[in-house]
Amino acid sequence: MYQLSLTYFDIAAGRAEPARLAMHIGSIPFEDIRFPFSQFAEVKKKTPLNQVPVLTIDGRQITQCNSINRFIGKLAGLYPEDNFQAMLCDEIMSALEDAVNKLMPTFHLPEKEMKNAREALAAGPFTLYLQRNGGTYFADNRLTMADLKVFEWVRTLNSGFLDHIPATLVENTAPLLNEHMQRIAQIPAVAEYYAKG
Ligand SMILES: N[C@@H](CCC(=O)N[C@@H](CS)C(=O)NCC(=O)O)C(=O)O
Repeated sequence: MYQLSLTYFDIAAGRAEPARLAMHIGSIPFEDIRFPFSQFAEVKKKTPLNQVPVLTIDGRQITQCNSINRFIGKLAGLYPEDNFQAMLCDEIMSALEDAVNKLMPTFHLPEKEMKNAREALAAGPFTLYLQRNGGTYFADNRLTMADLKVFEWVRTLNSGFLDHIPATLVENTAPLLNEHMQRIAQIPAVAEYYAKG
């Protein structure tokens, strides 16, 4: 059994949330190190790439959220064993990182430019990503890390937290993804995780 800790912002969203959720679903013990945004400058100095999330495994710091997702997914039984299904799972996780990477630079823009950039994202690439749907699950005909990553992303888009990304975007552009999100939310371990707050 590995000694695990996961360091990320104290938010129920973002790049570490699928791995946190997977460890809850898989009953994998880990130290959940959360910090407020105000401490980010200090925290990131102690990470290998000045970034979070960081998974520490037996004292060794590992970066890159999708590497973390694959590793935790394997431990939790939420990553396909079949090579082709694993590739489908990876494809979705990578596509979502592309979307997140397009969103991130907009956080630093002045109000007017932010509005223009996010409206363009909502009208363009996000819709494209969101319209991709593999049916009930994204890979392996069962719950995998790809589902948890899409689930977390749709929750964030629906939350209205992102200024100029309308909270109705997913419902209007990709209702099947909203149904997918609701289905995942009803899985008992997922519902229990969010009920705890
Ligand atoms: N490729 C990395 C990206 C990690 C990343 O950029 N994380 C953000 C927070 S979600 C960060 O730490 N940014 C550094 C900064 O804003 O200074 C991954 O997949 O984990």
